[in-house]
Amino acid sequence: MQQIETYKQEIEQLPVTDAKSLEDYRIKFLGTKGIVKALMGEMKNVPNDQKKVFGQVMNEFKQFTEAKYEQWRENTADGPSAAAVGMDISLPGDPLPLGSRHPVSLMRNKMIEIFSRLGFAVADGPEIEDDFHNFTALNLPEHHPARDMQDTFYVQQNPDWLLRTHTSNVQIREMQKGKLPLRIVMPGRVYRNETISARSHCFFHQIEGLYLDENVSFADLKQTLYFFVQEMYGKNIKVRFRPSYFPFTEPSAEMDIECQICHGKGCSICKRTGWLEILGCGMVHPNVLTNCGIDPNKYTGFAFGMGIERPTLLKYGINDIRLFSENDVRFLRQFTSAV
Ligand code: 2NL
Repeated sequence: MQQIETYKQEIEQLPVTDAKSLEDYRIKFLGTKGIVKALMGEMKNVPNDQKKVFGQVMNEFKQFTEAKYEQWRENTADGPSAAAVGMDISLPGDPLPLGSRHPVSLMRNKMIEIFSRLGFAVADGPEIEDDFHNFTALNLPEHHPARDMQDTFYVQQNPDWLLRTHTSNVQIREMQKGKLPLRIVMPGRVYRNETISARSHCFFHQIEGLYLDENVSFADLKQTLYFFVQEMYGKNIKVRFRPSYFPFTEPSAEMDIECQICHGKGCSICKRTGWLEILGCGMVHPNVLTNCGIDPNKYTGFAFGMGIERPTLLKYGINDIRLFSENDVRFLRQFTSAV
């Protein structure tokens, strides 16, 4: 038993760091002519009244040596050689099937990439939001129709919680942090309680943008968005701005591009107008700035928002928005090499 104690101390001090020293250890202690086997053989020489105690110590020592072996085997990078386990490492490997990017992700990444070249950073925030960050802070009056149960999914446990209906909650949270200027885009999933059809779904994706600093003007808004559509659809793209209304911007506008299908002649896609609406935008309403603790006399900014699904449908000639969320690999596989 004294001897076993000495072996344990010896093992604790062993420098087992590679396959060679591990194998030496195995042969010395756990091999057929090893120390553990030899000690087991001593059992017959132990007096009967001490057999029980010796057996226990012996068992514990055996487990100790085996556990050490396992521990070292996991830690030594070079385990048994490939040849030793009958493996031919010159054979080609099994091919790893490459997945594909989702078409909505491809479109989102392209949009982010264009705005990043103008110095916009990406910001993110929660999809489950409270009334303040989704509505109140955005200058949406208490009884605005967009707040109705019809359009918004509420969370049953708490009447103050809902699924965000736009990504503007992220802008609000960024503005509340109080670090200005801000030049950010917010891509993300949003939810609206709408009837699901080929054209619309109860969840979809948006990208919104915000540029907030001293002396930001409507001219900055127009040039930023013009640059965006030129990068997205080509240098010769025709655009127009139409006056519009959003509670959170003043003045507000919608931006159209020349219909990519009929090139302005009028078709079923553009409802015979020759124009496609692609985004809404405007100068951030002073009330929104005040709600976020920002001085509207010092800072001005523009904001914009656009859906991601619609332009993706157009770009790839997809005719049903529901395909985006059905996870049918026959659909998804078609984007394997799309950029
Ligand atoms: C659309 C229109 C828009 C914004 C989103 C915004 C956010 C804050 C303040 C002011 Cl925090 N504006 N966002 C502004 C104008 C339009 O989206 O049609 N989206 C799909």
